[in-house]
Amino acid sequence: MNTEEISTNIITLTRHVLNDGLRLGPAATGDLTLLLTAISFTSKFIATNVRKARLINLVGLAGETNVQGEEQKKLDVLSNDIMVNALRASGKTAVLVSEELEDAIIIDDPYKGKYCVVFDPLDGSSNIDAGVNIGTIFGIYKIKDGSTGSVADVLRPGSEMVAAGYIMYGSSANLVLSTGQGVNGYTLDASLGEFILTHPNIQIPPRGKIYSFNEGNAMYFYSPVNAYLKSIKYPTAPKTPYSARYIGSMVADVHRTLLYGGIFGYPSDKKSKNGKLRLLYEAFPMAFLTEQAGGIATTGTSRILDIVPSGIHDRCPVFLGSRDDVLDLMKFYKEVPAEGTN
Ligand code: AHM
Ligand code: MG
Repeated sequence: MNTEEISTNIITLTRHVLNDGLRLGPAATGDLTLLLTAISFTSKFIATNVRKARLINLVGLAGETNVQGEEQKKLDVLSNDIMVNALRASGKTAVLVSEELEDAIIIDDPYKGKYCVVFDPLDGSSNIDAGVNIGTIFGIYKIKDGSTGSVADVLRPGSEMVAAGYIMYGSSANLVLSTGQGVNGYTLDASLGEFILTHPNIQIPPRGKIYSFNEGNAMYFYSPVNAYLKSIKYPTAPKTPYSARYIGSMVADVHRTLLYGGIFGYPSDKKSKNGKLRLLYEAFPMAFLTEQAGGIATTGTSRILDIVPSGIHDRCPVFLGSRDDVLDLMKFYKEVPAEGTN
């Protein structure tokens, strides 16, 4: 092998975030770097379990017992435990909110730190048993000045997050992260056990050719959404129709949207008045990443990152992606009468 072909100066996640920290000057204490290191550890641990899930009976329902009589944990319950334990042990967190847990966890001394992490430990649950891409989504707030950590520290607009990201478990594990200075993507090198910078400065193309909606819900969609979908499926020449791609794992659908452009949507509809996706740990982190990559994230009528949550498990409608595609959608919300609610 020609050794000149081997890159000996690879940029790992830690190296990259540390360099970002240095740019922030003396105010950067390294705590966020340590927290992100803990999150990257949890994702390696979860990625390992996702890969061997079928072999060690991790798929299926929690509460079953295996042949040894031990209780089996469902993959999403296990992922939640991995994250809660590692985030608490990092000593950098004060409040944890997980999709898997009804209440927020308030961290006590001596582990208490100054960050709050909101997360969906394993999103895309309907895809788990089929081995289709799934992922972890997270957002990070710093506790408010004077606070010792309470739910109020996370009931804040997504624009106040200091970092957000996701890890997609597919043929490789990909971590996509923003600390508020653009978006970078890292790929897990399993032999090194390190996330390597492979997608620096991700920018969503200003317009794409793909739409990603669960159109099986079209009979419940409000008119602006159906009118928009009609416009991209039956365009007037010389425009050509968009392609449909819908995996049903938000992480995978958003990942493709960030890289290829287009629009991802999970609207509110006549059945689900606030949509399906959760504000704190699904919509906010993905909206944060989308805006940092130059795209738009909206409910159809307002900016997602401006919403003030009233509860930790609130839901909201989500449309995100390429600037021009999302602007087109928003035009339909302005111009098409919407049968009452939205
Ligand atoms: P989950 O948190 O129960 O996994 O649900 C969230 C998922 C998202 O990943 C995805 O965008 C959406 O639900 C798909 O929903 P649907 O099956 O209704 O299309
Ligand atoms: Mg989820």
